[in-house]
Amino acid sequence: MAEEQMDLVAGRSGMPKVPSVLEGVKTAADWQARRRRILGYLEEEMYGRIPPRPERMSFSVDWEKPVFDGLGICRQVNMRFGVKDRELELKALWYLPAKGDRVPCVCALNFCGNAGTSFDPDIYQPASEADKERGWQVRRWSYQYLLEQGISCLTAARNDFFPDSEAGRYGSVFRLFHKEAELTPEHREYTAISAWAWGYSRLLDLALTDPRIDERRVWVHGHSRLGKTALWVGAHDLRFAGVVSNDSGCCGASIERDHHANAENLERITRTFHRWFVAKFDQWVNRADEMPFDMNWLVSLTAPRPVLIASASEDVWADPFNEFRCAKQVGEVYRLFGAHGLPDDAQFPAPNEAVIGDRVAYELREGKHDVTPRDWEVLVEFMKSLEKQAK
Ligand code: GTR
Repeated sequence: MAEEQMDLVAGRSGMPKVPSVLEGVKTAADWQARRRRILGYLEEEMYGRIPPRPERMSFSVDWEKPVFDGLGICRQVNMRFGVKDRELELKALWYLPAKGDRVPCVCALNFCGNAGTSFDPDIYQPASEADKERGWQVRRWSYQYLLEQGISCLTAARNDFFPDSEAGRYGSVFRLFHKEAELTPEHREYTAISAWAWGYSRLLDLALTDPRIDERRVWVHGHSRLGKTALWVGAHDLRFAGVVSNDSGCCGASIERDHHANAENLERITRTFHRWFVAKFDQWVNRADEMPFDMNWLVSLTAPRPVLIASASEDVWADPFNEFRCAKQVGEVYRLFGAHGLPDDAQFPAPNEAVIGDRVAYELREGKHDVTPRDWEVLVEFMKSLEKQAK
């Protein structure tokens, strides 16, 4: 089994080869121009453009208090964005370790609303979420563990940047920049993934307002559709020092060619989620083998910054093995920068094993499509290995 899988990675099994991202590129300097072209290409053909910075931004602290017996503090921040006479206002939730001067920070949008990530009754819960129990996704949010490791974590609700439905554009960040008539479901150039990407960059703007955050160590983290988004915003916003793509699957970190028969594919994803991609992208449905690119192109845009690709063993829909193939493939770009990516002889790991390479890491967690404490532990292990290398 392992051998057959390695053949797939090497493209030697008669399966279509993954298109290399390095066409015409020999040096790290060549890569910069190629990188810009790929970014523009993926904007036009797949994810759409991320809106610009807003004209106005203001952040004010609603409250701040010690948490976990003084291990850290938690603050709720009101974020306001304005363009001309239009405004968008939402809440961020920010955990900071009590000690440490220049601490790393992980920016991670959530699916469940801030109040779903913790049982704390002070956290704002919008009326639209009143039917959900506080803390209903608390298992995904290892705030205490991160604080113990000296890491800050900053979150906000993805639905505040683009409510995840076909009519979502009306309530999205795009309404700061466009008239209502341009926000209909037909306007697929304004995608949810690019709106969420914009949200991640605003969390980063907020993170950088606190001098206790080390601006060279702010990471972007996303699960599933937000894992796709984390890769996309990491490609654009070079202030992010590293990217974590957890269970991002189809159109995220999973190679589309030769995907698992039961994995999500372009036909399924574009039929269900029109709002995530520009209309042009539909052209590749049932023709993935003809695409001039594959998802290694997206992940490569993180280089030379570190990237962690995390999969879960039962998450066939996201195709763990093809996420591993992608992690291997992107090493070609890291090598231009004197890093190595995953080791050449790295094999698809057993469940609950991680392969921590040189600036590229791959994790196969045992279990389902989710974020668990184990995923956070692997991220911390990866961060520590990077710090050791830097010394
Ligand atoms: C699924 C979708 C995946 C993945 C997931 C999620 O329904 O098919 O691409 O993004 O949702 O975001 O949880």
